[in-house]
Order: sequence, then structure tokens, then C-alpha cells
Amino acid sequence: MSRVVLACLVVLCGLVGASAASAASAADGSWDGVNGVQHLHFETGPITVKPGQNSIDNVFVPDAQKPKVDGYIVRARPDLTYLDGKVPPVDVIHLHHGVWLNASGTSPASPAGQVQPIFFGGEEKTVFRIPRGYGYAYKKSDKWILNEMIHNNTPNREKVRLVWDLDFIPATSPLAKSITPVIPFWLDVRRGWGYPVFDVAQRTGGADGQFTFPDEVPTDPYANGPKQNEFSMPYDATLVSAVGHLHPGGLRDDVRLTRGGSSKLIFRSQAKYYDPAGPVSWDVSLTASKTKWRAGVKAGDVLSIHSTYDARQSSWYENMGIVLVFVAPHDTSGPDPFATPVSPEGELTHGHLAENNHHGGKAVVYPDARRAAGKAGATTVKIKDYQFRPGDLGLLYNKKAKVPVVAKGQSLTFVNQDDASYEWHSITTCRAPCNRQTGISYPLANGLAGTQFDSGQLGYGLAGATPAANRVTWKTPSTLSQGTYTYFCRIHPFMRGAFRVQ
Ligand SMILES: [Cu+2]
Repeated sequence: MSRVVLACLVVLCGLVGASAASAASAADGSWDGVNGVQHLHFETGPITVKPGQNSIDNVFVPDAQKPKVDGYIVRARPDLTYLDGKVPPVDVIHLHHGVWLNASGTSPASPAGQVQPIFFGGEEKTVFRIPRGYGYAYKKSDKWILNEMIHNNTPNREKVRLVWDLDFIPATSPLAKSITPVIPFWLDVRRGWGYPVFDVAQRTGGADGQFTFPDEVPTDPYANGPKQNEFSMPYDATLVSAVGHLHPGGLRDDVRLTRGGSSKLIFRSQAKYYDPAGPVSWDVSLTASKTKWRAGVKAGDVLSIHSTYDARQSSWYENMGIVLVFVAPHDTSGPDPFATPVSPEGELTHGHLAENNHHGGKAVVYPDARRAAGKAGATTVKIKDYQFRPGDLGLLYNKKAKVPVVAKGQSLTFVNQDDASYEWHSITTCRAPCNRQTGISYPLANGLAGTQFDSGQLGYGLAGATPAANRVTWKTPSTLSQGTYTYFCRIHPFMRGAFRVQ
């Protein structure tokens, strides 16, 4: 697969490949069991994942990795596997997102750049389904781009591939004659941004412990530009399918339809967490629209997306709110939501997945830094070879190792000395002792209120299109009160460290 550098088109964090699609029968409006639907499997060549990487690539998809003839795509299930076909545990390596884009197509509602999205994968591993009677029109001459972000949580080099299963109906088959083509519309609370994220930690109140973007942002996040979460329909159409994307902590993506002064909730992509710790990890599935769901919309109607996160447990600054809607232009068969109620309720596209089994947080694996000796006069902590020096909890097995101590009112400076072009690290508070086994829901950014800090991702990447902070240093707040502070790296959560303020 040839790698090319493009301006970042999209970014979406999420993943891929769910195991069990809904088994709705054809009578329910699905394609399941319908004769003439081909089940095609595609995969990339081996992709070398650098130690610890969390970066983004755009690659052209060779013709061999696409259907050979024109036709209609009606289902997509992306995933990431090792070369032997096994799916890696999500706490080891995962597809943070993959977005399959058609560079030969356009959509009135595109992500950043004007390339047409087709489907995407994220850690939530949603399966995309287009209901019976509709399909995404594919041409073998289409040029596809895959925007991929693979996150290696470990300091080991790995080889993986992206895989995607498509249900496909050749254009020459009798079945194709009854298909109405649909176009994917990309709704995004940060539509147009290369790295479309928002900060949940900016919330200022709210008794329910939840935060909805953009509705509950204290100051209008769109004050200096277009309302990114809104999209005005260019023509009458029927919406036939929708599914959302969220990061851990995300609870739901709502799509509202506004006409004149009236507004209706027409679709909700609801998160179901299988993780016993609640909305903190990737052990989650989102609802997609039911196969019978339809909404008739008129030219000038406004679609808007509103994304709600839990703000109590693991809220942070890198959250997404996206819904992909498949739209049949000029199809007026769908019920008008203002005349006939349209249920926003969807259905899960898969259950708990085995690759999310390792939640972590049980066994104690590091010493308790609160009991370790301190060394006064510390000024700098170097991050090298995935260790915090001094202060790494792993180093404290050596009884002679000490925790760096900084005087109250002073700061400690952290410097990332790994290869900052792709080895990005953060210094993020976790509640002491923060010394248990790493998993998809441990550690959490649960430093005590008033003493929380987060460095951002120290490293370099394309500005505005990656999460890199584009700096390699960070200073601890000088306002911290006395005590021992434990922290971890959000990108490599086995990395733990401590310092003391005295
Ligand atoms: Cu790190």
C-alpha cells in the first residue's frame, strides 16, 4: 500500500470491526439472507506500527483492496488484526480510527476536506448497515483513501493489518435494479476541523454530571465561524440509516431536525458500556438506526448533532461527536417527522467483544510512591525509553530510587526525549497510589479535584490534524499543595510516575 501524505482529511477516533451484526431478517428491512448479496473480504498489506505510536496516516487503497466491479455497498464491518488474523486486545494495540473515503466522490456534508466519507471504524467497532432497497453506489474507477490512526499502547514494534468485510451487490445483478443510491453525510460537532475534538473538562456546572457539546459550552464555540454542528439540506431527501461515534465517556449523539421554529429529535446513537466501571473505556457498543428507520426531510431543513459525555469519571479534552447518515437525495418516500413521529431509538450492532476483556485495575503491580523516599531540589523529569526519570513507579522497585521533591510554589519540568515525531507522551494525574495493573479502564484520569493536571500529548505532528501538542516540555502547576502526586501517560497507560510537593 503506497503511503502518501495528504492534508488530513478527517479524523475520527474509533475503530472497527464488530463481530455480531444484528440478525434482523429481510422482513425487517435488512439485507440479511437476501439472495444475490456478495460477502467480500478485503485487507491491507502488513502495516508496521512503531513502538508507542499514536499517529495518523493517509494511504491510497489499491484496486485489489476494493470490489472489482461497479455495484452497491450495503454493509461494512471494519477491524484491525494481527497478521495471523487474531484481533489484538484493545489495551495492547487498536485502530483508534479508520475512515474509508472516496476521493472521486463528493458529499454536501463532508468531513474536513471535500472528500466523500464512505464508512469508518473506531474502537467501538460499529457495523454499518444500509437498509434493504438502498445502497452506496460504488464505481470500480473510484479512488479510495484510508485515513488511519493506529494506537500502539506498548513500546514494542508490531505488525497488523486493517480488514473490512463488505456486503456488495454487483450493478449487473437483477437485485441492483431495485436499489436507490444513498450518499453519506458527515455530521460532526467540529465539522471541517482536521482533528475534530472538544473538551469535556471545560464544563462549568450541571447537576446531572453530563456535558453536551455544543449546547452546554459556557461561551459559544462557534462564535467566530459557521455552526459546525448544523447542516442545511440542499434538497428534499429521505434519511435511511445513521450511526454515531464517541470516545470513552461518551453517552450519546443526538441528531435533531429543525424546520421553521420547530425541532425534533429524529435519531439517537446511544452508548452501552459493558465495562463494569461504567462510561470510561472502549468496552462499549453504540446503537445504529433500525433497518426500518426513515426520516423524510425537505430542502432547507437543518440537521444538527449534539454529543453528550459523562463529565465525572474520565472527562478530558479529546472527545468527538460524529454521526454518519446515509441519505437518498430527492427520495420523498420517507415519513415527515413533523407529521408522523419518527422513533430516534436504534439498536446495538454488537455485544461485548473479547478483545475488551482486560479491564485492569485488579493486581497491584508497582510500589506505592507515597511511601518512597524523596529527593529534594528536583527540577526536571526526562521521559526516555517510556520511563519517567526520576520518579517512574517501575524504578521504585529499587529501594534506593527516590521520588523527586519540588518545593511548594515551584514547578517540575517534564521533557519528552523519546522520538517526539511519533512517541507522544502525556503527564496526567491519577489518584494515588495509581499502582495497579494496566487495562482498558485503568488507570483513569481521576486525580483529586483541585489538584488535577494534564500536559497534553508532548510531541510533534501536523498542527490541527493530530492531537500532538507540538512541544516536548511541560511544567507542573506551581499551585499544587503539599503531597505526593501520581500520574500516568494517556497514550501508554503502563507508564506511571510520581513526584512530591513539600
Ligand atoms: Cu507515553
